[in-house]
Amino acid sequence: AVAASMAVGVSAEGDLITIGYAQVGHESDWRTANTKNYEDVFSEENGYELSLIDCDNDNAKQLEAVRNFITQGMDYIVIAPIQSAGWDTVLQEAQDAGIPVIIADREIEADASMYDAWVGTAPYDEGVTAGNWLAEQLDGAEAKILQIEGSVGASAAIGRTDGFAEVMAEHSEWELLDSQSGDFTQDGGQAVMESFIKTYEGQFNVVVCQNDNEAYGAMDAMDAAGITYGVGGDVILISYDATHDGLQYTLDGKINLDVECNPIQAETVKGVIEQMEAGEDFEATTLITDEAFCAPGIESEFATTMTEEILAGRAY
Ligand code: GYE
Repeated sequence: AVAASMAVGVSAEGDLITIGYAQVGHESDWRTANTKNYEDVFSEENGYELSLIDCDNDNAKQLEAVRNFITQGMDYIVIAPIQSAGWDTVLQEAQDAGIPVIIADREIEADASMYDAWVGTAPYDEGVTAGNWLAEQLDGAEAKILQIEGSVGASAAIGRTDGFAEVMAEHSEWELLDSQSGDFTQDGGQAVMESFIKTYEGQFNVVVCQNDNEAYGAMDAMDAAGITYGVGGDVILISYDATHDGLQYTLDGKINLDVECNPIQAETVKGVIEQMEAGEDFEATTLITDEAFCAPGIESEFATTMTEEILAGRAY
């Protein structure tokens, strides 16, 4: 596809290309890594002027940030959508202003004609990977599962929930005891796990956290209650993101499985913008692929067993 609004994106010789990035917030290590990656890639040296707004996980604030980018006449707008719903009006406004929009990281419910390109990961597939790994490891044994979801209405949470549920539906020996949002934060993960422990202590053997920070909070709550987890523990702990610290815990055998989600996406977004700038055909959809990592001593068809080398290669 070629953007209809190309003229707006083309800057005069020597000018910096202005990018407005409506970032979700600073809820997780994943997010911090993603923000830093945009700052590194969309630098003045590379010919860009980046306005990154931290929307603090507030949907109204994010819509306002995008509207400000439109008013300021940014050359390009990049949105990492907090919520998947509710984008039509503001996307129409961007389109009317002739500003190309790239949706990054998460998905939205709007028709693809409402924006120019999408770059991101596949949370549904991540959820399926977590489920397949669990089925392989349990090999027919019973599972009593507690799930700590990501932020309500975020595609990263919806996809992971749905993908995992898809596998869960094939296993009558599995039961989801409860599933609550921890808002993708460590504090949220800890609070949800504390309340789960009050209700379900002694009844669960699997905890699924939809990001690493939630897992750290859940680990603190289980530590405080004397519940063991990880390799050789009472509870199998599954996490998502596979950031550096998450993989450290995986290498240490505290997290059994960490399903990767790569926050390093800015170079790919820049590639799309360069194609748009050149008036070339550009990638309307780019999927950043992920793998999964499990603790030493675990062999899996669905995950790579962690090593020191893998951890050493993980910068974020
Ligand atoms: O998993 C979580 C972050 O949208 C994929 O958002 C991203 C998610 C990531 O807060 O840690």
